[in-house]
Amino acid sequence: MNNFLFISAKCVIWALTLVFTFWTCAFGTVIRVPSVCPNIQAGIDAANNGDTVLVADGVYAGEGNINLDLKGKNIQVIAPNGPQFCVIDCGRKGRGFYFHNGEKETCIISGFKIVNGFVDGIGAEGMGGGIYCVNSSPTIKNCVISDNVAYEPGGGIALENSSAIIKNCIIRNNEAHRGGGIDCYNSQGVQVINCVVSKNTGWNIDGGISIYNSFINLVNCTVVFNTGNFGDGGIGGSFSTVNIKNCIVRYNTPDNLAFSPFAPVSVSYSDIQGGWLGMGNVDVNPLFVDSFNDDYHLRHGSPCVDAGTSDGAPVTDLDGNPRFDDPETEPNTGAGDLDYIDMGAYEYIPACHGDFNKDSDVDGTDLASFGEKYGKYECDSASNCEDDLNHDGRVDEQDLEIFAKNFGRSICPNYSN
Ligand SMILES: [Ca+2]
Ligand SMILES: [Ca+2]
Ligand SMILES: [Ca+2]
Ligand SMILES: [Ca+2]
Repeated sequence: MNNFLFISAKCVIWALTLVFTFWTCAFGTVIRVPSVCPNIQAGIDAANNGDTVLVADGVYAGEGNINLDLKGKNIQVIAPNGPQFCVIDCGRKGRGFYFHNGEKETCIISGFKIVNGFVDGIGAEGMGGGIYCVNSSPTIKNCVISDNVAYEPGGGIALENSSAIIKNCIIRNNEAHRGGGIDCYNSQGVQVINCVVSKNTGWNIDGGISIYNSFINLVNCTVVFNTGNFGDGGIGGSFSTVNIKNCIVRYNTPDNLAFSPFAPVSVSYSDIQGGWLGMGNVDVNPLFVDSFNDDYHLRHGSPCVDAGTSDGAPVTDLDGNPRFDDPETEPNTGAGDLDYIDMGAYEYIPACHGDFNKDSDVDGTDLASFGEKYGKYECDSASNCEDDLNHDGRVDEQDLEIFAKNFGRSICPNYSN
């Protein structure tokens, strides 16, 4: 028996065992791919409601790893280390996931990078280059969906008669006839939260997000550098109710927001290029760290910092960091119980001063190191001046003051700002 058959047999036995033990075993069995089931579809097929399919790091391609069908199951399919480490490469032979059996929000996929999807059929066959949800409303989170193509709508994700939740996702460089990033069609109650939708193209219209006869909430999203060849570069909608909150919508071509008839639109606490009427809206350069290289974190001094509303906002950002009150942005221009939520998908967290051992906190260990240097030496070169926090050549009470302000911080960003 070759390895593949052996593993497949194990997977079948695993599935049978689950059937036999269904009545006695608690929900929450973990099914591992590829160590127990050889591919992701086999893992899904072996799972029962309440189970988790845990997908190890790696690149998954070919039969059994594309056109994945959740079959209406209430399960989670999770790559625990995230999209940097777990890739579904569709190899231009189909899409990543196809939800079409009434999946609900408790059906979750998380942690995948889905690339090179390609669907060129007519109608449904050509929708959703990365993911297609029809008559189903799963939760899609912590995913990167990039470089997928659909000849019909929805280059990254197509939603049809769906109220999917799309959270903490990056949807980038996808292309479609309409809705290069996301296409919402006849879909009521779609939630798009903490997402970056960037550099997608609609060959016809709606480069970033297309909304037709739908109801959608967009909260803390960054929708930038999308192109609609014949109009509606960023977000385009008609016959729809659209709520946009704490979002940054800029640098889309030829326009940023375009809503034609019967589209009740509410835009608030958002940075919209060209401006938009609504509470808390601004039209300002958001000072991205490096948009050329797709880094849409905010830089020090960004006017989008502490300028959103906490009303209905997610408590963490796309990186999973908590929302943070930047001490140097004062007064906060945001609203709600916490008036310091940032606009966009990423919360600005200033660099920590005093994390000498670079372990992303400022604690007793750093204090001990600071204490050793305190008052003891004059700095004669940048290399030995780490403890000289204000760079004036001495480690003294002024540095202690800065250190004290940072002491106790448990989150220090790992990106440059
Ligand atoms: Ca903030
Ligand atoms: Ca502040
Ligand atoms: Ca530290
Ligand atoms: Ca100093």
